[in-house]
Amino acid sequence: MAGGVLPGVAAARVILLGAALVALAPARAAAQESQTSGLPEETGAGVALAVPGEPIQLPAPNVLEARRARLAEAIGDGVVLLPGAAAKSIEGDYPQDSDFRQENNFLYLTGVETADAWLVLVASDGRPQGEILFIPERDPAQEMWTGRKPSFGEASGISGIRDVRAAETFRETALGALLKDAGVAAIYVPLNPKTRQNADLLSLVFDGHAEVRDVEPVLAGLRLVKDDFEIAMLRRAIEITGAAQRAAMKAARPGMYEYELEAVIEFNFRLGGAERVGFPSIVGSGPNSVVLHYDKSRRAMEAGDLVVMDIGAEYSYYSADVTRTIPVSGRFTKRQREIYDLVLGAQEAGLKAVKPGNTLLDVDRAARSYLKEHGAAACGAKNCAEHFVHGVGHWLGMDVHDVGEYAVPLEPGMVLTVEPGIYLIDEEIGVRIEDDVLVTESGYELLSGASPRHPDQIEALMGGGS
Ligand SMILES: [Mn+2]
Repeated sequence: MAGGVLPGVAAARVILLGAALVALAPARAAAQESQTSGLPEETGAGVALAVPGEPIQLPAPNVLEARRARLAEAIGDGVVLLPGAAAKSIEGDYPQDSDFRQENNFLYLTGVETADAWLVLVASDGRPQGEILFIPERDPAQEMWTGRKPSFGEASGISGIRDVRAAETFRETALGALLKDAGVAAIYVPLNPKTRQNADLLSLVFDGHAEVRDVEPVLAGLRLVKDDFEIAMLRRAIEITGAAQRAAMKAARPGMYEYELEAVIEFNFRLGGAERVGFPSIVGSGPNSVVLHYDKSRRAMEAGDLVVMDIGAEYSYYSADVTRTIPVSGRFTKRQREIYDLVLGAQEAGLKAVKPGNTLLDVDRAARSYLKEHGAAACGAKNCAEHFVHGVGHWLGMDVHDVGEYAVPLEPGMVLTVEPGIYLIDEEIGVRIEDDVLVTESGYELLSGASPRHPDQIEALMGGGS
C-alpha cells in the first residue's frame, strides 16, 4: 500500500472523476467485439451514455396469463396459495436493504409489486379455473409515507386477474370457500424455510383438509426455460453490466481503492436503469483475487495486481452475472497471462459443450478436462484443475443462482453462466472469467460478449499499461 492513505485518497478522487467521464463515453472497442449488445453507435459528439437508462419493465398481462396457464397445466388439479414479499421496516430490518423487492415467484405470475399480497390460483383439469389477487386496500394516510399503491382496478390491469380483493379478507376466503368447501385435491404452497415462518401459511396448511404440496419445484421448472420477455430483460441486465465492466477497465489503475472501482461499476448500473445489484459486487485485487466471494472492497490496488470483478446489474428483476479479471496496471505479466489463457481455454471448452441435450455436468467436465490436459505444469505441484475449486456455472434469471434442477438436459431458452477459475493463493493470482449464455437450438448465444475477455482486447481497452 505504497504512498500512504491521504495522498492515495486525494489521487483517487481525481481518478474517480475521470472514471465518471469515462463511464459516460461510448466504448468503441467493446461494441465492435459484441455482435448482440445493441449498443448505440458512437456519435463522435463526445458524451453519450454507455447504455441509455430505461426504467423497470414488467411483463404484459397476456405474458403473465400464459405463465399462470402453464402453472395450472403443470399442477392439473389443485389450489395454489402464493404469498408476496412482506413489507420491510426501516427500523426493524436492515435499513441499507430496505427497498421493497417483490418475491420472484409472485412477480413472475402477477407482475404486481405490492407488499403483503397473495395470489390464489385454482387449477382444474390443467386449466386455471379461478384466479384471485389479494392486495392491501389503499390507505391515504400510509401512502404519505410509502407512496401511492395500486388500486384493485390498477392491480387487475397489471396482472390480467379480474378478481382482486382486499388482503384483509384473504384468510376467510382461502380457508372458507376455496379450501374447505370446494373439495380441493391438493394445496400448493411454497415450503421453503422463509415462507414456513409465515403464520398465515402455516395455519392454512394445517387447517386445510387437502394434501399439501410444495409449489416451488413446479415454479422452478417453469422458470428454468425463459420466455421472450425474460430473455429481453436478461439481455438488458447483461448489457448494463457490460458497460460497467468496460468503464471499470478504463478506470482501474494502481493506487485506486477497490471500493472506488466498485463505485464506477455501480454508478454505471444505476445510470443504465438497473434497480440494484443482483448480488454484492465482488471487486477483489491481489490477495483478494483468490477469495471467491470477497465483497468488502477495502484494499488499495497495487501495480502488478490482478483484480477480479464479479458483478451483475439487476434490471426489471433479472440479474446478470459477469466476471472479468484484469491487470490493475493495464498489462498482464507473463505469469498472469499464462494462468489467464488456461482459464480462457477452459471456458471455451465449456462453452463448446453448451448445447441442447448436454447437461451442466457436461459443461463442467469439458472445462475441467481442458485444465487437466493443459494445466499439468503451470500451477505448481498440483494440476491447475485442482485449483478450479467451484462449479462451472449455474442457472441465471430472477435469482442470480436461479431456480431449477441441475441434472436436466439443456434446452433452448435456458440461460446459464460458464465461469471457470484458477486460484493460486501463494502467488496471489486469482483468475475467473464468467459469461452468460442462452441455450439455442444449435448451441448457445454468448450474451455477455460486450465485455472484452481476450487478454489483448482487455489490454487495448485499458490503454496498454501505465
Ligand atoms: Mn456466477
